[in-house]
This record gives sequence, structure tokens and C-alpha cells, in this order.
Amino acid sequence: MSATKKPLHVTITGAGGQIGYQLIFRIASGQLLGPDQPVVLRLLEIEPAMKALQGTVMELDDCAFPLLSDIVTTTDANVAFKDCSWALLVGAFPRKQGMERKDLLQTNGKIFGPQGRAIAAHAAKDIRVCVVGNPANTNCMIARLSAPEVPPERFFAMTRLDENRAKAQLAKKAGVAVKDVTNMTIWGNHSATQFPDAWNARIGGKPAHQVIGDEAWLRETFIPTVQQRGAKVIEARGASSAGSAANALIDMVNSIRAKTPGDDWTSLAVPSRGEYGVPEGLQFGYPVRCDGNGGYKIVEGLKLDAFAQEKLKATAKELEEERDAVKQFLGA
Ligand code: NAX
Repeated sequence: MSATKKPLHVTITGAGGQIGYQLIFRIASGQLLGPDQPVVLRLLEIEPAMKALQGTVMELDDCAFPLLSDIVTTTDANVAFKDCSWALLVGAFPRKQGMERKDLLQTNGKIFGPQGRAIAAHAAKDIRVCVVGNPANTNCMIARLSAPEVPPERFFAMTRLDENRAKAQLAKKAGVAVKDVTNMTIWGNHSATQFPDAWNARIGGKPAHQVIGDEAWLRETFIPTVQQRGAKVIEARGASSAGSAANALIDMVNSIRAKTPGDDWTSLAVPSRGEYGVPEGLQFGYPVRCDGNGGYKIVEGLKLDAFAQEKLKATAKELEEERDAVKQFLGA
């Protein structure tokens, strides 16, 4: 019964940005935590974006969402993460022209370290953290290592947009409905080194690469299309993916909350314990099955041929380089 459930607190960082705008209304309408779960939205922004955020809050009021118990807006991470069960870390410092990747990593390290500590200090016991702000995997690792009191398996970086993109491309090529494409893994980093795995994916239950029957297309068109999709959207729209990113984040949270159906899996970037030879501690995109109680297992034993192993190595190497660039932020 909606009237009797205790509200859950959901924190969105960068709430005044374009993904935030696509996300907030859907969460307030019940699409994140269900149609009978009241929510308190806790919206974190930096000072220059507070005015625009107040405009969004006016719009939220004007929706009269029955599930929206309260809205908190703040520039203080200690306030933002208070009692929070779901921390959606969307805000990040964008890459400016002429900025080196290392500078971007370090600038974001300064954001995600303190946010990790604020989560550890103030969040609810059942906290789950989903990181979208780029470079998402490494930002997530920084937040996780800054919050040693929180179990590491509560931290996820988002590869779901890449998973959805990959499924859509395979469905189009095979001429099937997107729901028929399952078991899609995005290995590694949410970056151009990611490896969307059409060889372990399935279409109508059969190996996707066999159904497609065109290895050259898979290697030379499918993989780069998924890797470069974000850049193509920017080229066309003049702005980065926002509707699809917010949608992917909602999908991701729903996948973490539910038991993964049948023998399917989903893609989540979780802390590596060395699975598939990936260096321990990296936040790495893996095939994952969730148990419906907030826990998950990485799917092990998938076949990776020499081509796939090379791809995994390359994306792991990039994540190691990112880790080296932010060494000073790793640890509470
Ligand atoms: P916007 O620039 O529209 O919004 C970001 C917001 O974050 C801004 O309002 C800014 O004021 C705020 N912000 C900056 N520093 C902050 C801080 N310290 N605390 C709180 N808020 C802060 O970007 P948007 O298009 O919404 O994208 C957000 C992030 O998602 C970017 O880093 C982007 O690269 C990343 N993406 C990640 C994706 C993924 O699949 N993992 C895909 C989509 C997206 O590109």
C-alpha cells in the first residue's frame, strides 16, 4: 500500500544538468523504485546551477506526483547523501577543450573522493551507488575506495547505455525485436576501449554471432558503432546523450533490484576480484546476474577467443592507466 511504505531517499548529483532533467521526473513518477514506493529526492548541485535547479523543482511541484514525499536541494554533499538508499552520481566536471585526460581524471577525483566519504558518513545502511559521471569507472572506484565502511559490491559504474546500444544494433542487423537480444556484455571501461561482446550474446537463444553470420560486420562495424555511439549522438544533436542515458540508469537500477530473469545477464561495472584475468580492484564491466535481494554474481566461465582476450586486455590497460593517474585519491 503506497500510503504505508516509508519513503526512500534517492540522491541525484548534477541534478541540474541535462541527464538530471531527464531523470528526475521519471523517478518522481515511480519508474525507478516502483509505483507504490514514495521517494524523497535529494538533489546536489554546484552553486552556479542552483537557479536552474530551482526551476526544475518548480516543475516537479507542478506535476503533483503522489509518490514524491519531499525534495531537498543542496550544494553540500553531507546533506545530499543523508539517509540515501540510492546514490545516482551523475554530476561530473566536463572535459574542456585543450584539457588532458589526466587533468580530467584528477579534477573528477576531487569530486568523487569527498562524495564517497559523505556517502560513508551519511547514507542509509542499504545504500547502493550508481556512477554515470565520466570517466565513470574510475570515478566509481575513487568513490568506493573513499568509503571503505561501505561494502565494495554496493558500487556500480554504468555500462547499461552501451548494453542497450549494442542490443539495438544487433536487433536491427538481425531484423528481430530488441527483446530477442539477450546476454549482452560490455566488458571493461565505459569508453572507446569497451568491448561489446556479440559472441557470448544471444539472439532468440542462439549465439548472436551465428545468427548474424557476418564476422567482418561484427568486428569492423558493430564494435566501433557501439564504442563511438556517444560521439555520433553529439554530432547529430549538438549535445550528448541525455534521454537514453537517463533511461539506461533507470534500467540499471531496476536490474540491480530485480532477480535477473532465466539465464540472461546484464552489464554492470563492478569491482574486479581478478575474474577473467582483470587486475583486482578495477571497476570493470562484466556480465552480472542479480539475485533480487541486492546481491549479484559475476558470470564466470564464458568463452573468450584470442580476439576477445585482446580487447579485454586493452580496456583493462586503459583502466589501469586511469587508476595510475588518480593514485592520490585512492583511499579514505
Ligand atoms: P551536464 O553538464 O548537462 O550536467 C552535469 C551537471 O553536473 C551540471 O549541472 C553541473 O553543474 C553538475 N556538477 C558538476 N560538478 C558537480 C559537483 N561537484 N557536484 C554536483 N554537481 C556537479 O552533463 P550531462 O549531460 O547531464 O552528463 C553528466 C555526466 O554523465 C557527464 O560526465 C557525462 O560525460 C556522463 N555520461 C555518462 C554516460 C555513461 O554511460 N556512463 C553516458 C551519458 C553521459 O555522457
